[in-house]
Amino acid sequence: MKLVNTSEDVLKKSGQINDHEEVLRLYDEHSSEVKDWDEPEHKSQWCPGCGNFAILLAFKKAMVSLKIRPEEVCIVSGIGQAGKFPHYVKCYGVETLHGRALPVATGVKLANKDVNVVVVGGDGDGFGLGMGHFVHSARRNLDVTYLIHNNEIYGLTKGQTSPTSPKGTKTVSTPNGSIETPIHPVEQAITNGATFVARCFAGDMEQTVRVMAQAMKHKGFAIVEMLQPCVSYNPSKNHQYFKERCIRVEESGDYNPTNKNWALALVHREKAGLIKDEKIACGILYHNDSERGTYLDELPESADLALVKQDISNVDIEGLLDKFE
Ligand SMILES: Cc1ncc(C[n+]2csc(CCOP(=O)(O)OP(=O)(O)O)c2C)c(N)n1
Ligand code: SF4
Ligand SMILES: [Mg+2]
Repeated sequence: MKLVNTSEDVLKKSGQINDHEEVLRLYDEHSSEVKDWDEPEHKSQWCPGCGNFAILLAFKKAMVSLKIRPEEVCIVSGIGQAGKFPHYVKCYGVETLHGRALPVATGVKLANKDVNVVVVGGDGDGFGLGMGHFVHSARRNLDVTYLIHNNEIYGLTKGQTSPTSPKGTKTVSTPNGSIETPIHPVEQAITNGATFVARCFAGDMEQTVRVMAQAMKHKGFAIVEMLQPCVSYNPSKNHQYFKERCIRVEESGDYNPTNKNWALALVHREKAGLIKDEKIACGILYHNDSERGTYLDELPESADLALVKQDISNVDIEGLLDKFE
């Protein structure tokens, strides 16, 4: 794997970015502010042309558009190619264990409700090992933003079938084709109780930045499934594939994202193969701010002041610790 860095030059060199003049235009518009989010210390280890570059750039641009500062954000990731995300962003970051980003993110948010917590991981990380945490975070309506890079493959470990790989997918782990029905991320998110659910194609920079910014502003569990080409281990789902299929859902006549039934009907049509020309609806698919409160709303302990900012000089835990002797 060739080593590249995340500078503008190298982004331009990656096949993916070259395909999108819009990306370059948007990058140039905000370049100095976006560069405030660059982490020059770490050389990127992603393959040239990987969809992760555009997602990383979109994230930095979304932060700039919201006027959020790097010191106000903590990115928590699991393990995988997507899991390297915190290395390449200049803000607080934790790379945890495979599938364990959400519990760590929960701890960060509970300790400091004032920090913007962003969780990043792959499809394997989120829907394989991390599936239980996904379900509980959604039902709790934890106030974090979760970016799931869905390349339908285990990228880091060189191309095994993942929980989102379509039935029949042939890889080193399923040489005769996968026999399992894949997970549908949007369906999982909505049915488990996420209050903001979106899907974006890494190659549509404008929409991705806009949707990520709205996800960050949402109070509650906000999920953005990122359709991410893995040019090395899932080459048939490349940039061209998504470019030909992805449409902006907000431009469709019956768009109704506050209605859960509308979103689920779309999912069911997709799963039944009823969508004309295999078009993939991208954008915010479900968003309901008033559905219910967040996990933190139920915790009076930090209602007035984040736990991390509270004075604990008078707190004595000796008695509690004695019980463990
Ligand atoms: C407990 C545990 N099991 C397995 C692994 C090996 N492992 C590392 S990353 C990974 C899968 C990565 O796939 P995905 O989450 O889709 O991320 P991608 O690399 O595609 O971005 C696996 C199985 C591990 N690190 N820890
Ligand atoms: S293996 Fe795939 S996901 Fe990993 S860096 Fe290369 S293109 Fe990206
Ligand atoms: Mg993956």
